[in-house]
Amino acid sequence: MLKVGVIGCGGMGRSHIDRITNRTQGAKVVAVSDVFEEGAKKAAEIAGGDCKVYTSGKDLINDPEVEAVLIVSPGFAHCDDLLEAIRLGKRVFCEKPLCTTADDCKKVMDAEVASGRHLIQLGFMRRYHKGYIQIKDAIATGEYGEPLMMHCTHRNPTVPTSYDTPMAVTDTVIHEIDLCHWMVNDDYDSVQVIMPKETSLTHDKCKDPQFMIMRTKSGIVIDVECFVNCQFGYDINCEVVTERASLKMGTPMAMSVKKDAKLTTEVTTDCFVLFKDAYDEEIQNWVDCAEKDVIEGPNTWDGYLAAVTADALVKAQQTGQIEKVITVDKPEFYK
Ligand code: ISE
Repeated sequence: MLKVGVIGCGGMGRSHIDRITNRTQGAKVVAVSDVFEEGAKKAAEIAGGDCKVYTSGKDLINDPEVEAVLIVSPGFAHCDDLLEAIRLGKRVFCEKPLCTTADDCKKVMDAEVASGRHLIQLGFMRRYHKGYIQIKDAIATGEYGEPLMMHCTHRNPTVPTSYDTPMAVTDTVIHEIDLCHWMVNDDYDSVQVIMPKETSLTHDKCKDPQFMIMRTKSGIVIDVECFVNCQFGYDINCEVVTERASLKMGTPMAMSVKKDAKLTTEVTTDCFVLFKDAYDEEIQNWVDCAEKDVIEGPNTWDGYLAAVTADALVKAQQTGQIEKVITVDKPEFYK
């Protein structure tokens, strides 16, 4: 039984504690931490038993009973805890983003490489969604030829007024940034953002919709329509156009109903409904990998690449120009 400590007891932290306690196998939560002690105590109740409560992530990581750490605190707090876990050789599952700056991501990557062990998995859970896996596997067969283009949509019904223009990149399209390069096994070369006619249903600080284009090193062009006030649902689509085929993600688990002379299919409005199974799968895979001491999911390089690509896209939002994605060379360690 892998003994896990969870740092950050907000909604996502509590959801992972519940997942580990009630829905996945092979791990148990032995400690939780949050700067808000009351919140940590409430979260500890989900784990039950004698789950310990800390108010500092560092103290939790240093608890000898904690074998592996889940970091679900706000992004700005990740870097120090990641470095501490690497120093102690403890495995980590870290929610996105790895760190809030590319420099901090690089620091963490250097520390992990120096440790000689793959310790960190990132919470880009969409890699565990069946629809994307089917397309990735189909591309890998070679039967359809080389991928040339990808068309993605990422639509939310609405966003709060705290959501601003850069968040379309750092909070929303960050998922496609990670997914798309993984699906076609390539890294990014350049990006661009085009601002279409704005919806009247957005607010001052959020330009919406946005049309983002990413070009990979081999030349694949990926477009992502990001529309976070689309009103009608949480609508996620992906199509890969290859030399000989179009590979399009199906709508998962959506029942269609014929009634009263109408054919209807529900569109969910909730990302936690659409990706419920993916969340469970990613945590189960992280736990299973502990015994083998490997990381199969998104890793530190992916977190670094996502940060650098996101920086370039945020710049492109402002300049309207094509911006280069300039990374360090991918370390051998991650190839
Ligand atoms: C949120 O943080 C997510 O991760 C959702 O998947 C995304 O659709 C949403 O726009 C983000 O705010």
